[in-house]
Amino acid sequence: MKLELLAGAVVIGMMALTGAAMAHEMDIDQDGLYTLAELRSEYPDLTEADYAALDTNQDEAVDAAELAAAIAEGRLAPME
Ligand SMILES: [Ca+2]
Ligand SMILES: [Ca+2]
Repeated sequence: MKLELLAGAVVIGMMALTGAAMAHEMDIDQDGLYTLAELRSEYPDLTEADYAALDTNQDEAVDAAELAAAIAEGRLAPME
């Protein structure tokens, strides 16, 4: 049981690392924030309304935490 939990945690950790690497790549100017143009490099169909919905703290930029939350909550497709 404990081993199964550990294996699950390792798999989740590896997925998170892969996602973080992809997200880093998407941040073209590497300022830690994702503009609509940067997000469209991974999500070409993203609209301005979608972008506003991702920006949950409404500071007019999507940060890594907001992006991760949207993916975790299923509001945004996982990056491939
Ligand atoms: Ca950026
Ligand atoms: Ca924000």
